[in-house]
Amino acid sequence: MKLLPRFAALLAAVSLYFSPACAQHSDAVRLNQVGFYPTAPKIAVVVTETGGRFEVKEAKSGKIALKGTLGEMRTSQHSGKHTRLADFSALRKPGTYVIEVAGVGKSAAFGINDHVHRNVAEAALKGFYYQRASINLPEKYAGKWARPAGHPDERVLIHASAVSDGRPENAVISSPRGWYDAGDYNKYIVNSGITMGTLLSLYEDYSLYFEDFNTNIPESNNGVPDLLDEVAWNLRWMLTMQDPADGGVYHKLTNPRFDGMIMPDAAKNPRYVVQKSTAATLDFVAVMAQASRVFKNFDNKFPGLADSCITSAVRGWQWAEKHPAVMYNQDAMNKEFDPDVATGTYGDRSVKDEWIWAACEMYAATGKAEYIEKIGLELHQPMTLPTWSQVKTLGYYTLLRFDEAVKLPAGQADTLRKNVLSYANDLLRNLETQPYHTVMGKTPRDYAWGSSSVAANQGIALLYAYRLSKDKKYLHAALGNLDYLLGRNATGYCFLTGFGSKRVMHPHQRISIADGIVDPVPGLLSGGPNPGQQDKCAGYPNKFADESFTDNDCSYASNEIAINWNAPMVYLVAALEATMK
Ligand code: 9MR
Repeated sequence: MKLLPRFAALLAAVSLYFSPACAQHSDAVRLNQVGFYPTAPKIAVVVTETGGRFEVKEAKSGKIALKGTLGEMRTSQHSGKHTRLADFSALRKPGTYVIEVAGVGKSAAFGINDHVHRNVAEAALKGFYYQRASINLPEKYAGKWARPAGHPDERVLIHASAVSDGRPENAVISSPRGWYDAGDYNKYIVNSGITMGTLLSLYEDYSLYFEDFNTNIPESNNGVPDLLDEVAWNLRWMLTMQDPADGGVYHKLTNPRFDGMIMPDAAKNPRYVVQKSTAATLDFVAVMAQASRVFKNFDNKFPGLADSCITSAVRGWQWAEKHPAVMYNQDAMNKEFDPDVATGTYGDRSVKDEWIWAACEMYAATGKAEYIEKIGLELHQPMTLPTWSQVKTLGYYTLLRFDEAVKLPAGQADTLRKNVLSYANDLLRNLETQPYHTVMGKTPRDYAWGSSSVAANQGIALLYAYRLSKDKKYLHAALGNLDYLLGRNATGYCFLTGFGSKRVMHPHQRISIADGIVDPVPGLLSGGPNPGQQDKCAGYPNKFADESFTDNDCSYASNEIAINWNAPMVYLVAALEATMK
């Protein structure tokens, strides 16, 4: 009995050591745990029914910088829980602060300054470096996460489903480089597609910002923006995924089964490229067309790359014309061929949206209107948010970006603009009643597998609306979704590893699980709440859509990381940094 208080004290000390900031601050005060721009809205959300007063204080001196009163009570449509807003937007002086709510407690320290998310943007892009296959990560670039190269992928086998002229079953091809998809070590063309499209669009939309953006990777200071050096790592892998015999693109490069929770260099299972699919080929076409535009300006650094990209894109397009709807159906494939493959499917039911995206990128790259004329743009339909299986909006963004140059038929450019604005207006509707004052999370549908990417992609859509209209309400809502990702949400977590006072420490990512280092690999975006809870992991607090998250490495359904989630995170935070500058 006597030991108990001591044990409790020890426990407290241990938890203080592992989460230093959490120990003194209240989990009921939810805010962007990194900080705010001087001229932007600044909102903390307090999980409370009771009204009252709050104070923002300078972190060091404790001097009061602003006093305020909590707003009206709001109620979560997901959990029925109550919240109130602490709005301290009037505080514009750069510094480091805490917010203290009477009767509730205080937050950890956060910043207010002009480039408050710069290191978040750098880390999120650097996250891709840590996902690189086939390369040694030395300490100079990787710090304590240094590790030997894994998956050289120089001897990849042709799966029985993928045989073609000159490539019989078990023939060996070389397909090195690329990024690991997620917590697993496989490389999937479909998911690389949206990831690359998002990163290349970020470059096309904000190229100036990347002139001076260093992430300390081996290629830094080579005269090419680090963003593009990183993209090139995956681009070169993607190029190897095209069958030279016919221009079709293999759906994925994969183990038959997922590797165990081991480091990349310990993984020795054979790897295969599997059957070609129309979705993979069209995503490839879109990426190659866009990359050809971007890398044309760096031909001295990447001789011939832009040409290879457009040639590959044209060949891919021709293959897709001959095979307009070859779906990837893993179960059917396994019935016909061995070995069976059990890794991620990225299977799609319709490739209409892939056709549209590829057509838009081909049109923007070549100026040949026949690409979009053949396909039809479906502009009468409301805009949809990009996901790996729904990519047409990436094409629309491209048409908008080159509006002046690409000359759409009369009325179509207007319709595109209207569709983006009407999508953004729908997002903004009822913002004033939302429990966390974010457009993210209005409906349970937002909490799909990888919900963090929904928040980030909504933010990107809002930024397009802002660029079209110059109306700050869209910019502020985009910032609100960044606030969501960095802590103003129903879980209280900051979802980007390496950041926040309530951090994700146990993502479902093989490297972070196996490396024996306490801190997870930084700059990776956790998937976020997903009431599907498909992993059946222990630790979910409840079934509420907005709280269905557990920082547990068994939780691949709520706490995995993935390149298609990191890319919109990089886009959102870098674009906001560029805009707020
Ligand atoms: O992001 C994908 C999600 O939309 C699907 O619902 C889920 C189940 O099929 O798969 C997710 O993608 C995973 C992929 O299949 C394999 N690598 C990890 C990805 C993220 O969990």
